[in-house]
Amino acid sequence: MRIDIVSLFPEFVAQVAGHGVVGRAQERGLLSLHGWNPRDHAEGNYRRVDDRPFGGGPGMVMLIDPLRACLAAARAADPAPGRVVYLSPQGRPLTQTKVRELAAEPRVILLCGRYEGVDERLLAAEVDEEISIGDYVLSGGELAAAVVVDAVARLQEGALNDAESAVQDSFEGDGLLDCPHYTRPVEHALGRVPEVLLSGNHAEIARWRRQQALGRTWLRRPDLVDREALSAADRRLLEDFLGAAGDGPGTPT
Ligand code: 9WO
Repeated sequence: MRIDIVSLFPEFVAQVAGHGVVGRAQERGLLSLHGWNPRDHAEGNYRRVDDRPFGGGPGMVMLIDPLRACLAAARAADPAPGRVVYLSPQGRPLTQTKVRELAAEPRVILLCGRYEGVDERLLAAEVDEEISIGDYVLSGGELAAAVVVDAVARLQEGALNDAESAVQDSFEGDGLLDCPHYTRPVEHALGRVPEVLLSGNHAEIARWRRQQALGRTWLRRPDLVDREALSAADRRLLEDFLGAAGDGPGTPT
């Protein structure tokens, strides 16, 4: 898969994506990242990419033409058609379902804004989709683009080792949050590893993990659990968990 990043700081996104799973995906040829800087397509001695907003007010707005020329250059660099995604707080929320959808594309072009934003006419003409990674404001779209790159890269076939398999991830399997994890030592000043994990009884361990995943998802993110849609076995696991914890939804653990 090819990802093009249109940004005043394209190397910033590539830097974030240079490590770990994403770096490895690039080394393995599963992912290629290409940066494009609208400043390289700006005119005049000053190479302006922004101007003051009509209607007044603080901040600056990114000019149409440098962005349009930059997008055209990015598009022309490869015959594969690329969906253009703009990262902004006004976008639709990024979910693992959306990540899977993007990861299946041959090419995605990520457009990062700075300042107060991008002239709306450029967005209307060139952007296929606007995505938000959460309800907060950053100083630009770059960190959000890096989040998209990371989430999409690890779903490329062959990017993860068996041990990292995405099937086990939160959301990828069953839409539940992950169960707790423990490693050595068994006995520590901060507590002991739950006995069931030391038992060697794989059925019991799987049951306990499922129960923990159900229980903490219900407590932390009740919006992700449809209690009525749970299997009888899952409902039982959850009821036992809640009975043992004596807690209702909304209580952080
Ligand atoms: C800046 C600004 C300055 C003065 C007055 C109002 C202002 N609004 C903004 C602003 O929201 N700038 C955004 C910065 C413009 C688009 C790129 N930027 C951005 C993207 N910030 N946060 C995101 C983002 C992207 C995806 N998911 C969450 C946040």
